[in-house]
Amino acid sequence: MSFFRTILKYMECFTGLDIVAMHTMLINKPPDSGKKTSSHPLHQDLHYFPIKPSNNIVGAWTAMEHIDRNNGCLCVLPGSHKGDLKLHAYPKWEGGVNIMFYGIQDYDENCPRVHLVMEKGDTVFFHPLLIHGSGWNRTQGYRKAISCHFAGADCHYIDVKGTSQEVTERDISRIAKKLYGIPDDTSLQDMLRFRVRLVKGKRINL
Ligand SMILES: O=C(O)CCC(=O)C(=O)O
Repeated sequence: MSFFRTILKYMECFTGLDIVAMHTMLINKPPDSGKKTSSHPLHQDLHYFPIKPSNNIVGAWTAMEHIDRNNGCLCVLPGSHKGDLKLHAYPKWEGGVNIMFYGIQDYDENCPRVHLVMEKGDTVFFHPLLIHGSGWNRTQGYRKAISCHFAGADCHYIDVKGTSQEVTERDISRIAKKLYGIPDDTSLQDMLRFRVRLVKGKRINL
């Protein structure tokens, strides 16, 4: 079975048979400058998606090479997906904060962390409320991974105005205006609707 079909087989367990892809990335984590520029603060991916229900959304993150704490592996807080969507803000790091890399301010410091050491081709699937991030890249090379977020096509959009996700809408629309000339009052759901692609079955609500 091809790699993609194998991923889809697992996806269906979370999304159901009608599946859309919402967001894909090739993550090319650069060597750190010494100011945490390569760190990804602890966050929940749902913060970026104006969609419900969260149980029908799943992220797939695939290592493109050996990844461990030295080049900045993923770090997860097991069980944290059972909580709510938390408030996100830019971390108070001097000089190393990347645009759109929000972090959770009030997670439980005593919650055990698991660092995911992965080999090339290993894939981890995670719930959009799972608290996770990644550490510094202490090597001289770029650390590579690919990720895609999938959702059940019968999920629905929500309006993020007045919610903790409003800040995401503001930042993404600012970037979309700069890069593509899209009006800066475009809603987060319209920006996502434009990027969503049908993977399998029928495109229902999304
Ligand atoms: O690849 C990384 O370093 C972190 C990626 C991540 O946490 C995310 O995309 O949500």
